[in-house]
Amino acid sequence: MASGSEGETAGSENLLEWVQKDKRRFLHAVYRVGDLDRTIKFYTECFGMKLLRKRDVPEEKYSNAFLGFGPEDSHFALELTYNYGVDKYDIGTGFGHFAIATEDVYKLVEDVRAKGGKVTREPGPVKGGTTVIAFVEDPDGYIFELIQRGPTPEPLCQVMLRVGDLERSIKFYEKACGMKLLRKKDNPDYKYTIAMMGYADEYETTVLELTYNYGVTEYTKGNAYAQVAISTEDVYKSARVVDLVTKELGGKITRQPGPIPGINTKITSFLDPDGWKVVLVDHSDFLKELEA
Ligand SMILES: N[C@@H](CCC(=O)N[C@@H](CS)C(=O)NCC(=O)O)C(=O)O
Repeated sequence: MASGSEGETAGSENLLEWVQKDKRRFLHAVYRVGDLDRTIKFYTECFGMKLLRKRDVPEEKYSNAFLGFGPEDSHFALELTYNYGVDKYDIGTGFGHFAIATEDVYKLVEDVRAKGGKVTREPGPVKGGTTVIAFVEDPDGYIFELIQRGPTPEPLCQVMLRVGDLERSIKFYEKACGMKLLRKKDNPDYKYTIAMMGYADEYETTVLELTYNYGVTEYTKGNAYAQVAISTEDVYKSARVVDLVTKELGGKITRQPGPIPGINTKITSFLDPDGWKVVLVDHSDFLKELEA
């Protein structure tokens, strides 16, 4: 019926407008490591991160540790997962890096090296640009890009993922997640384009850096990196938005919205068109979890 479809269209327009106004923030990135204490030691001693919290879930045979540069109610964190007895994972080719902003990349690289860390790219201007960067590898082989910048409230500044169709991904994260395209840069000499997607200034908050390598549409995901978590004021509405957008651009909901048994935090999760997982977490439930 005409009136029914008009109603539906109006409903989806409202949802797509709502997601742009929803109060959102990147909460944490979740990934697996082979030895929790080894990674905690590396991040605290080499990068100067703080161990924010730890939990053991023996009934499910795993432990978590949260690390970052400030309290989780206002800062991004890295959520490490250790599965009992599993000491090695495959990182795959799609995951890029986490990034840390620092005022002196040269000094940070020297500190990392002095503590036995592996430097895979010496400090110097990025190819095709002027920003000073370096790459170091953590004990599991996850890459950290060190980026030279002025002081920032959020040194843990990027999660980089490779995607097969940049325009599709930009549209997806704008519409399904309410992100903004903060910056896009093509680097034809090196045959790649990057897009910084996020909720606020890329120098003040964490952003998702999407990388498209010319002609490369497929990557392997491995089993090491898991997902990013983003806060929302309404997981139910969020899931309806994602559902709508996946019909147009691909991806799919992998967990219908609702409370996690036992913890009661409301979440919903989905895969983007490349298969990267995102979890949306109820903001006030998340704050309660931090108090517990
Ligand atoms: N092929 C690269 C494209 C992305 C890229 O090159 N990013 C820049 C940083 S924005 C980089 O890693 N440059 C390497 C260098 O300057 O040594 C990839 O997939 O990682």
